[in-house]
Amino acid sequence: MNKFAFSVVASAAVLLAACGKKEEAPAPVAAAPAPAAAPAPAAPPAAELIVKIGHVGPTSGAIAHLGKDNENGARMAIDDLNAKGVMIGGQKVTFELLAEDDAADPKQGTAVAQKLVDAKVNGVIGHLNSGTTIPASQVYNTAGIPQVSPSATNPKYTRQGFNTAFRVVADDVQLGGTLGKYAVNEMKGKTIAVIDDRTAYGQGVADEFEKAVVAAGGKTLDRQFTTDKATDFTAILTQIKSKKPDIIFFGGMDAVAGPMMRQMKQLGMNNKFVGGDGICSSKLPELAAGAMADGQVVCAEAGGVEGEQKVGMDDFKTKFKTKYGVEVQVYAPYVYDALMLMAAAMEKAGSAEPAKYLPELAKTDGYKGVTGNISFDEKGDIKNGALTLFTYKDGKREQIAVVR
Ligand code: ABU
Repeated sequence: MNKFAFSVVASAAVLLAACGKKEEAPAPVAAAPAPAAAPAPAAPPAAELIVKIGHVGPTSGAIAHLGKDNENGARMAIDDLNAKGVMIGGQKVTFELLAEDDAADPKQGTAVAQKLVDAKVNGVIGHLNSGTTIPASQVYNTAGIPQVSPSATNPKYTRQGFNTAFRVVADDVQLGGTLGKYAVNEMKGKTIAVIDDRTAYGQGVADEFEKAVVAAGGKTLDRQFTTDKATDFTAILTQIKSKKPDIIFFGGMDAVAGPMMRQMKQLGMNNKFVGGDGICSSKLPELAAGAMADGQVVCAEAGGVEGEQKVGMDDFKTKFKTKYGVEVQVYAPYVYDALMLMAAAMEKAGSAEPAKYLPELAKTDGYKGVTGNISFDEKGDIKNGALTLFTYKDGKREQIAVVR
């Protein structure tokens, strides 16, 4: 067939298709009587839309219990959405979770972020740590993919000018600032020692705590550093012990705080121990292996509800325990809300395409979640975020107060 003949045949095929002939049953070879006024075939159901949601947290390593807690929060949201049946732009939707492990490592964080971009996810919930969330946010922003962190509290995350970055918890300015004021005004701590793990989160929250202590009239006697992988704190604790502070603040995660408290006990140190959301887990008493006295620890979760809204949070925690057989650690309910409000933005936009639903996500205003009413400010931060202060008694977290 020459080029011209091919073109004529192809044009005829296009014409037939345009006339709708392509969808008809093929004509039989022998002439057959036409069927009598068959009812018009029903329009085929619109193809089901698969919406891929990425989730990233450290599901391996020392804080795997926190990563799994977050991931389970995401699974619960996906299961609830699929059980409810969601329509987006007239199409029935099935949500799929693409769960990745970043091991709390910044390099692994950007590698899995790129993997999710390549898998063409519609949105990402995560990461858990500020140290992974911040570099990964550059990858998502370049690809135009919306990201909601349920737990990264370093302020820088939402201060890079990225229209794709959102956070459903308060940041370290609020967290460290509130804890610093509380340590001086309520715990009557006049002299304080500060330790941090040199991560984006630990160092940042410790800096904010220290500023607030000084502003409230307290004094920092010592500042020491460790890492998020350290296991021996004897040298820094011995130095701190010699200065006799009323309170020790630790900027870091529970996997380090637990062994640190064990070593404090071995050294005969019974100082009050204050930390941010990173230490404020259900697992802290187990990690401290009996070294925590009742009321010795004060920590804060970067969110919280009170009054009638507490019912929703309590229900969530009960359902979570039934489904996964473990207590919520810290942030599973925030992950759940982050994913649910992302899905709500897709429904409102009538599209799961990142560029189409991103403006709706940014407009989130008064979304009623299990963690309270969520609205985003112009940076993508939660407006009027709350903090919940906790202590531990009989090995269980006990709420002190919700503050704003
Ligand atoms: N906000 C505490 C744990 C996560 C972080 O690195 O920010």
